[in-house]
Amino acid sequence: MELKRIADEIKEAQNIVLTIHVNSDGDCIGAALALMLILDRYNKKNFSDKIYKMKNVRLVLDDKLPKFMEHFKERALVEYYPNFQMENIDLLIAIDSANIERIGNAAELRKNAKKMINIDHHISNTKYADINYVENVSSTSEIIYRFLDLFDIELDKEIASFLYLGIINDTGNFTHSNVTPETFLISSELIKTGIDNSEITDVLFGVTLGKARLLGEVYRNFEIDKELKFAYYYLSDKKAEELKIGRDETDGMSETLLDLVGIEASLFLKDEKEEKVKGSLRSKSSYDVNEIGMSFGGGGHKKAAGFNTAENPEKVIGKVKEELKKQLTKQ
Ligand SMILES: [Mn+2]
Repeated sequence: MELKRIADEIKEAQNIVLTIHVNSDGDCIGAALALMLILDRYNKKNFSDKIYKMKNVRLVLDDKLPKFMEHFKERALVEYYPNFQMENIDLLIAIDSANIERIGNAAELRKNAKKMINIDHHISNTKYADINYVENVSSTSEIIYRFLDLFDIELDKEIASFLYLGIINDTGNFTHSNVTPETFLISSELIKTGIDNSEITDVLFGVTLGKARLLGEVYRNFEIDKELKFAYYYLSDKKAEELKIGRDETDGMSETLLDLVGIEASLFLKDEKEEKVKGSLRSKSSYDVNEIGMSFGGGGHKKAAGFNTAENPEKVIGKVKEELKKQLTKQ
């Protein structure tokens, strides 16, 4: 599948709805807003004298935006399901979402859509749309960057800021193993537009007070399996309430655990709604955590994966250890 085919589909379409995954992060938001801005420039360039031909592009999500988005005025471009409705959608485009469940109730929009497109970088992607583009790169934002050429649009500071937000979100500010020479080449182009990279980094990674309390708690009480080189922590709702931790203040904790010297795999577990727990797995060795995520019905990448399960936390931790042990003995 070529990305050009998706660009051609978009060029043909009139009513376009973009959507992103729940528990939205800098990558899905950055990628979606960047694509929206690219299509806005495309409209202005090609149809400014024929308004009737302009594409109607909207961005909808079945969730709240994370707190850091308060920094960006473009948050006003985002609409929320189920308040958002549109009949006769030509294209519904899911961005950065490995399976259809990830977009939550916005998936219902498919009923009114002629075609659905899926653009993502997770190798576990289930290819649920009519047209699927899945490429194993650092971030979906890295894929969206290539639409600039396909739509013949010049990169500007506003678009660059959102692509940069996406790339630093998914690469941990260029520290994860998913960083390639291409990631830096693209980032170099983004920085040339004069974006304030330091400010965007602060906005995304700045430590809030709730996060500081959580870091204290996790660093004091995480557990380790020495043989497996595995660090893990389970955050209950009760604990989260006691420490007054906001919903998106738990992001990045599995990376925090993986940063510990001598640790090769990590798990951050937390209570989710409807009696479920959410797990985030990370690895920096030959452990394949995508496989483990998939054993719970989730997935992601070899070195970063997630899942939701109704099993109890102790059981989940036991099962993850078993899986790691299996992989370790296979090596
Ligand atoms: Mn992503």
